[in-house]
Amino acid sequence: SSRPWFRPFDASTRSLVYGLQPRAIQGMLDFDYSCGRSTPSVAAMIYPFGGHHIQKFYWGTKETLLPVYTTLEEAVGKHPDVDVVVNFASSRSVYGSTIDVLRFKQIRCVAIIAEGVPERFAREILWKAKEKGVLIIGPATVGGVKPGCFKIGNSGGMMDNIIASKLYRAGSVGYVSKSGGMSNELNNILSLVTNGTYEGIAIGGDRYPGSTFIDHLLRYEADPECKMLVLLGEVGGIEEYRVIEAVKKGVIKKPIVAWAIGTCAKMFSTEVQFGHAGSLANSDMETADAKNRAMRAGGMIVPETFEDLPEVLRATYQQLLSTGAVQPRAEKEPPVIPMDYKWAQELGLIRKPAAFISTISDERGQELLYAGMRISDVFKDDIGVGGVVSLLWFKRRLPVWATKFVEMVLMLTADHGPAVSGAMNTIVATRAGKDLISSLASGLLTIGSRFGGALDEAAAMFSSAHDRGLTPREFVEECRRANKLISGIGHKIKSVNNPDLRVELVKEYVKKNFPSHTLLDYALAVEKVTTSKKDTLILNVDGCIAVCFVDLLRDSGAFTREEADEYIKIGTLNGLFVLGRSIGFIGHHLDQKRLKAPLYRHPADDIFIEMSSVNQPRVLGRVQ
Ligand code: Q5B
Repeated sequence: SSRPWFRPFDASTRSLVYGLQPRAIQGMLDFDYSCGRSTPSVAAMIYPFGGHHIQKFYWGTKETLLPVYTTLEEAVGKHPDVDVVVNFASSRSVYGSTIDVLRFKQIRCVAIIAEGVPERFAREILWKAKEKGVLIIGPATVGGVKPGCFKIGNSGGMMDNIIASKLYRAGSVGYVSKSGGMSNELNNILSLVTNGTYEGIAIGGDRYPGSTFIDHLLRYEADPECKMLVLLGEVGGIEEYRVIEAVKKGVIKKPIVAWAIGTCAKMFSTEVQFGHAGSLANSDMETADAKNRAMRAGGMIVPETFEDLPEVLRATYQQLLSTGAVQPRAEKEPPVIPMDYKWAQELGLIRKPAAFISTISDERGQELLYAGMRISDVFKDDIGVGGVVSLLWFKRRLPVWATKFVEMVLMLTADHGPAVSGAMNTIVATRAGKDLISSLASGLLTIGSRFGGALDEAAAMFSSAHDRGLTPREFVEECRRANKLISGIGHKIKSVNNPDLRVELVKEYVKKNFPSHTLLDYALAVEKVTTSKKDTLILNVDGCIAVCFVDLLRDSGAFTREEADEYIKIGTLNGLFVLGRSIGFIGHHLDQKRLKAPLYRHPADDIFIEMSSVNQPRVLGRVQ
């Protein structure tokens, strides 16, 4: 890298992000854009799973693509300009991935974001990185920010915060803190009382951070662009004392404002562990008060209280201005970055019409709701599958006799042997090697007006005839004159002499439990007429369920007449057969799989092939 040792980041820094962190990366790119960078600071991502691909990000008002590599080798090889890795790997995998990163000479700095990295691993990383001269920031840190140049991950907060704290351009104050949250506070204070942050690093709250206060303060001391230093220490550890030594020895000469957080610890009668793993005083000298005293005595500028910190910073900065050490610079306005849609919506700045309306279920809250009923209540009230169907199809709870009827229908229609056309198709598809969903779909797609899908039309035809006051005979005649088969009448194998027991069960249940069965009675009267012509023209299972469901819709008291008519019109009733028969089709698919049934080919002798009726193409002109 062509950068001096004390300046690991500048406006041309390029990084790799380890892990899939689209929000953090978008934050980094928005920051870059606000700084006026010509290229994004993130060159690529590394994610070992899911294969090599690309991801899309905003670059100002436009969009840009970033590659995702599965290996570090490839990423590093493809991007020789990269010298920083922002490692978002979890505490479990961060050790391995960081050691891997250290193999590449090109990488000069690694920021480790993960919390809870075992101390043994952190120390090993630290030792290996030192050996190779690689700067480690973290673990357990948000990272850091170099205004106008580069931002590590989520450092600096959201864009409105970055703009308010003027992080899009460099100030003159370099700070180091443990906490990322306090870094944001410092960015804010510095933008108000000085010309802003030059660079800010949060070293992380662990006992063994990869780099410590002194490492960064020595960099700031060496960097001519950094005019004033800030150390925000805290209770626990002794790293502040190394800075005191450097100040005492004159290694740090620039004005340094310092404060150790945690002075309130003395208000507690027992030992206090603050939020960070390392923020616990193991001896008197590790208390915040002792550190503040020692820092003051060592020649640092230490306020009386944290509340006085801004004033002390202001005074120190003013001093630098008055001596000319800091030259006032003209402010530049950052480019406007469009606000993220989600954020703008949260702030109530924009509104947008929803593309979809949904009124049956909601999974956004703590508990899944079916038509407003909590899933736990679905079980507490034991509403059964029939109750769930009534909630999700009709958006209401139906009486028990009705939900039991729904369940009865699903059970009755679940299967009718392998010979019916839908089951056949499922079986043939399974034997052709298709998966469960394809085989099921193949069977379901066979359900139609002749097979299983006659319910809706049966409901419409019977109720229309009944409502128009036609006698059963007049209805049958009307259909005959119109050359129309009556939906719900007729069966391939069932007849008066071989009755369909499913139909008998439905009739029995309905007559016993329904408040009325007007349309069923009408359909049975129609059946009398049709079976007098041909004994297979019975009220079939589709027809019987359909007319009974019309009775349910009309007379349960749960629906208005308009609602009942609408449910028939929008094709609800075939759903009952589709849902029930799916059980059987899945059964046939599994059965064939279990049997390891081979590919089915229909025997040619079962197909009458006749070609003589095919028109031969006429030969036009002369044939050579
Ligand atoms: N004729 C079901 O036909 C079937 C007539 C009719 C007036 C009618 C036929 C039909 C309406 C649709 C319907 C649901 C195709 C059936 C089901 C589920 C299943 C299946 C399973 C399961 C049967 C013979 C003579 C002809 C016709 C006349 C027939 N139907 N007249 N209205 N509806 N029904 N589908 O036996 O004078 O001799 O020329 O389309 O409700 O799918 O188990 O298999 O659970 O899986 O082949 O139960 O009825 O009778 O077509 O040879 O007709 O009767 O005009 O008169 P068939 P065809 P003609 S339940």
